[in-house]
Amino acid sequence: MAAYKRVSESVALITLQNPPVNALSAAVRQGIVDTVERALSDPNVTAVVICGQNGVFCGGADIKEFGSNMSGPPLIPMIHAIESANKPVVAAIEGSALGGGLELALGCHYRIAHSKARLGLPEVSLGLLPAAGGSQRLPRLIGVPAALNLITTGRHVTAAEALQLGIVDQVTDHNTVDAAVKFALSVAGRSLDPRRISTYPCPQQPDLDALFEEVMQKVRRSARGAIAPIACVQAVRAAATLPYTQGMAREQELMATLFTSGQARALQYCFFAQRAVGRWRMPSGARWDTSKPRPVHKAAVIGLGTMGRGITVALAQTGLSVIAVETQEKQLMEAKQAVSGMLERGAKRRGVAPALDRIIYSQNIQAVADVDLVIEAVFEDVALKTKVFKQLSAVCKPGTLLCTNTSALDVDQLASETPNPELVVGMHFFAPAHVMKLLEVVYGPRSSPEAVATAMQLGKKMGKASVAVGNCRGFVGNRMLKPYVEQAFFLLEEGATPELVDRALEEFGFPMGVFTMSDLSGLDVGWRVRKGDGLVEPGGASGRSARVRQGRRYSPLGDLLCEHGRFGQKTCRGWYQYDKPGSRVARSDPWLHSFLEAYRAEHGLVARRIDHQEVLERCLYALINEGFHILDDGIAAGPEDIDVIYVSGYGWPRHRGGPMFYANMVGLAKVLERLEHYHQAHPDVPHLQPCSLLRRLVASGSPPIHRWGEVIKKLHSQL
Ligand code: 3H9
Repeated sequence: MAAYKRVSESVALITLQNPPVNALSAAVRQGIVDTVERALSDPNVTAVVICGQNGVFCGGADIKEFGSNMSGPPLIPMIHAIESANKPVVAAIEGSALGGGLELALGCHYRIAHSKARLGLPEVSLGLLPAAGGSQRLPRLIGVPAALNLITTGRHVTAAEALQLGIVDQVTDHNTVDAAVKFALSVAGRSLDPRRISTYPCPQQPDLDALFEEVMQKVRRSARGAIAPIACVQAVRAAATLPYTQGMAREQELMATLFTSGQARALQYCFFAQRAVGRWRMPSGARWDTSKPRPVHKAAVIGLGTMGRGITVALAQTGLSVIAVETQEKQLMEAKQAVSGMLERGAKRRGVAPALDRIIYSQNIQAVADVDLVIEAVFEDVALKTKVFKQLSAVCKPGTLLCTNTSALDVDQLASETPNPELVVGMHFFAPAHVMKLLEVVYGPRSSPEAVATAMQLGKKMGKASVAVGNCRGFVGNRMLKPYVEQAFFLLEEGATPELVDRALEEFGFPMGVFTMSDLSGLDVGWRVRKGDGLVEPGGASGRSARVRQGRRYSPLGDLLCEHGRFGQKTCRGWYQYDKPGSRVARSDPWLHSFLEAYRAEHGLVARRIDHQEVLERCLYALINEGFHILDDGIAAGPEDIDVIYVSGYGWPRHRGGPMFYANMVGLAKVLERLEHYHQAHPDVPHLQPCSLLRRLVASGSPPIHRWGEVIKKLHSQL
């Protein structure tokens, strides 16, 4: 797990070998301990170089070991042994040096990095802190403000930035190991005392208290209940205020709390879930590893509204040639300007040239004749989309993949309008499409595995968390959102206020509550959908029927607000009031409270006290219950798919792992019991009726989330 070789006569080259990222498993740690000992005790060795196999230095501690009983030599003494060595140890960093990998490098006396390498301490994103001395060494090396930034955000830095910060001593464009060996020979024999970072005093920082106070406030605001970022600040504070040994003790103490926390489990689950969704499979048996994606060099976007513009930017930034089509001249000109602006701003941020010349704008759909893939992003209207699909089928070269960006329409119906339904998939982007991380790739019963593989690969290239899902109303994300929003409306009828509901959800960790969110996206969006579904009764019906539709409880509150012209932020009025259109500052609106009182009086509803617990249980368990239906229906292949969708696109707090993971943490029996309780109290709300899969899981002894698949499979094989 760590190879040992003598090179250039007197340099011991130690190579970490644990593909794919040379994580520091027990065997790797043992390998390092043994080889370092061997190098130090060999009188013919004057210097040591540590590198990683296959162009990757080290991806850090082996996260898979965290759930088990840890064995093998611990990291801290191993790194100390390297730092206190009497021969120079040089880290040759290629690929990644992350977490424990960077901590190992910080224990070395020198660090040489390849120009393409990335370095960082991303432990915070796994609910941890750099606890192999990273929180104590990095501030001593680069100063408190820069270390705080890196450790609390977990961001990766380029080799160039690492050099500027002083994390590495040299950057090379050539063979990193050769450069490190040469460097090691050049420093052999020099005193190593000035190279042992743990002996450095932390650089003096004026107004230390104010700095920590400011960072702590910032972290608390953005952490939304996550504990690791706070522990990271506390650990760096220890580095800045305590001698190294005491700082290390504090690092260990903080890590002990984090290591066994539910948040760390949730965040580590998210890490693996994000990778698991790439290994998609369809009910037909088609899978990621047996389906070959087609190459996509040239793509087209049809319709340059908000979504089409964002998709065009995302495609161009990925390096594709894009034909952007908009039939209305004025819209086309506006879109061109907006897309160029977005590309220029993005390029400036990333320090690259804007990809303006990758896009050709056209008013004519014939321009897409030779593209490999088209993403249709016209207005969400089935007749219009059908028309566009028919045109595309006639215009595009044979084999072109036709993708529809829809948030709810039936992908299979659209596919049936084309001569080659196997070439059709849905690509559900989230606004703004060049920023939001989530992409639902929607396959219909006739979509070919090749088409799904191509859309999934394109999503990955665009940097999206791409999740393959089956075709149903609302797909996964929006289908689960419906019962969540519905419960929020019912809670208002029963006595809650938008403020109370939103506060409960925001304290849970959502960036915004359901009503603030609804004001942001526009109340008219849902209104239009409900109208299309025949749920809206103009003028508001009266009597009992006002609150019943299609035999189930219905709240017309959202419709009534729209009838008052309250569409949310854009009209300055919605569930809250705003000073100007588009303002993000939601203020409580006395009109809304009087309106709710009048509404309750009109419908004979008596307001009761509703607490945060009920808000969370009603909204979240209804959403989770729909998630079980989705699993039961085979729309999502596994709970990880649902969780990645909710964490990446719906603001579900990552440190709670996603809705299905959360249900697992709360306990399936408890979720079932609360749903039964609420369904009994509200028998006219079908979404509160516990899903049979949930019952079956509880009956099977509530297996851990990674074993739910066995229960689902058993059920499907019995059908
Ligand atoms: C830590 O170090 C704690 C210490 O401070 C102190 C402890 C006392 N362990 O992402 P990819 C797997 S905490 C185990 O697709 P890429 C990954 O699951 C650690 N497995 O590749 C995947 O498996 P599969 C701090 C790991 O090229 C495969 O490797 N370190 C680990 O796109 C390929 O991964 C981090 O947080 C690991 N550490 O990206 C770094 N890392 O094929 C986490 C990866 O079965 N890692 N795997 O799905 C990364 O950010 C990326 O993997 C990396 C490569 C950038 C390295």
